[in-house]
Amino acid sequence: TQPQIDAPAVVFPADFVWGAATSAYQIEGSTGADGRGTSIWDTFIKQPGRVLNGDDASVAIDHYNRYREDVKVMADLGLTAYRFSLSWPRIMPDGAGEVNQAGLDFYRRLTDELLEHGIDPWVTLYHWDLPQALEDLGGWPSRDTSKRFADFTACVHQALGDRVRNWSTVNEPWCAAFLGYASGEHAPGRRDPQAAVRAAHHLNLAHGLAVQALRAQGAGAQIGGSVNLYAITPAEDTPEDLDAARRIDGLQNRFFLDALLKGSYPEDVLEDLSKVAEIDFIQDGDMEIISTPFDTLMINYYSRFTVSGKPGGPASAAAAPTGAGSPWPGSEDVSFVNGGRPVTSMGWEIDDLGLLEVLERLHREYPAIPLVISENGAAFEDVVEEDGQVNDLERLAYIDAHLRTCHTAIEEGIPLKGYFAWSLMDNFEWAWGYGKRFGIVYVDYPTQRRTPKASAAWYADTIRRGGLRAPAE
Ligand code: PNW
Repeated sequence: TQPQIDAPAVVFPADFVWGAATSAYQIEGSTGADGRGTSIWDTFIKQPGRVLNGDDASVAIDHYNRYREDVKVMADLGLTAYRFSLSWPRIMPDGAGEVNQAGLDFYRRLTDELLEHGIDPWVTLYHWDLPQALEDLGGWPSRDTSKRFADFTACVHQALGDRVRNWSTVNEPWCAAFLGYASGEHAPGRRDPQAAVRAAHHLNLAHGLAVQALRAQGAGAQIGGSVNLYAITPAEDTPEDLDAARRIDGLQNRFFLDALLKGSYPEDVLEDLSKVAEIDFIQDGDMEIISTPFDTLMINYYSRFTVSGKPGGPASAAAAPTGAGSPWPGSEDVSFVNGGRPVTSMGWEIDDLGLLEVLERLHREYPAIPLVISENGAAFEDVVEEDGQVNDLERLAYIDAHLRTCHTAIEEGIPLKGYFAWSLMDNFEWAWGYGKRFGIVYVDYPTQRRTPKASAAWYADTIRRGGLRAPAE
């Protein structure tokens, strides 16, 4: 044997977490099964024009019935961890009060299956599927929703805390607030800057209250807060573009990071927002709750935004398929331009150095906290070869480049503990329906057959080696 030939050139720490991620609504289906309540996404996808091609998620990739097969796929890849979310309306059909035991039982079975295969379950408590009953009472713009979330958190921790150690609170509060309530491209599809800004604060508050609820259950839970961060550059070195970059960075990154990690909102962002919304919803003590210490900052990173503030520019950050408004209240004049890099099929620029920039900035400007990349990945147009294989070399290269960046960050002393590929499997990509594939495992929707793509085989190999090969010549 010649072990040195096989040895990786880029070695990760032995305890590095090698994961992949999904979310409940995007994969489970069975939206009417076993007493599940209705979520805002069930309501949203029924409205014409909301989701590309009118795609619906009542079957999705049928994970509710196929979870055993899916855990087997994960085990074959050698994943050490799997990040998934709990469907709140499956567990509490009305969002509060009565608990649906069948819903909890599903997650018990899933976590048991994971543990039996040596895969560590990482549970996300909220990945956008708010119970419709709570939206009917005002949704995230209503302060009460944060309290209901804390109750839900305590309830599920009681049921699953014996088998789940890693918990995270609200996935990407920026998306939930501003895509849901400002641009309206996500459920519940409202376009009201005032509602969106309130929602953002209440999602932060929900995070803080959930951290406290988990702590109150005793030691043991490892608690994560999740944010979607971007590297942001001005298109040109002009005062307008620099100010556009400041504003988008403020609303996208600093509004959430400062709240969770420093216990305050950035003054300049509050001032920008006060032009479109009344800032009358921050109560005494809120910022202390929001900044309750937690264990891991979970970062979802996909891209860099290059922004221009030239007068007259339109906002189109997310390039919604169905023609939504701006997700940037108060910055409707900012345009998002291509910075000259290749893009994925979402139109998102590929920039692995942007990830390094984000990690270095966190390390420099924020209190130290362990970090995990909880989502990173790319949609491309997959081609199924005659032999059934999907040779997704672009996705493979994307993940490879970002993992190299992770390694560089670790070498620089940044406490990065793990990486979760988004996504384990192709799935329901929100407003894009089944039109965009992020999976490292291909799903043939008519038959629900799962086929690991080339990127999955490569990822499995990477995990087995504990690192990456030397870069190709
Ligand atoms: C994230 N944007 O969503 C989510 O956490 C996933 O559920 C989703 O499938 C994945 O990224 C890919 O889209 C985002 O418009 C959706 O800036 C939209 C944006 C960012 C993240």
